[in-house]
Amino acid sequence: MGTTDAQTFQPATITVAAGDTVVFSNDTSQVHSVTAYQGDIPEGAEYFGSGGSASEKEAREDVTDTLLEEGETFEVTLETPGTYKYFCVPHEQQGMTGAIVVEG
Ligand SMILES: [Cu+2]
Repeated sequence: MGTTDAQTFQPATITVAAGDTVVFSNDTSQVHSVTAYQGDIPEGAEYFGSGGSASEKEAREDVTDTLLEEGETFEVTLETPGTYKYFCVPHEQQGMTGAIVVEG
């Protein structure tokens, strides 16, 4: 997956198998984060966020720690089936959100 100067995740929705690793790459000159919505991941799933955020609240409070610079990547391995919704903290207002569907 990558991002663009249009402040979107591309593709915005992907489907993977349980246990797959999803790699996000910042292919833009802007900083972005990959931050899961705490209430929009499957029950029992481990929270994820770039910069090692332990929660959505922490990510919002320490945005700087979450940011991926140009050329940086973030990867997450998803074991629990279901839909994970996530966003970019700096560009959430611009609609920079996405979803990962993990099939069991
Ligand atoms: Cu962004």
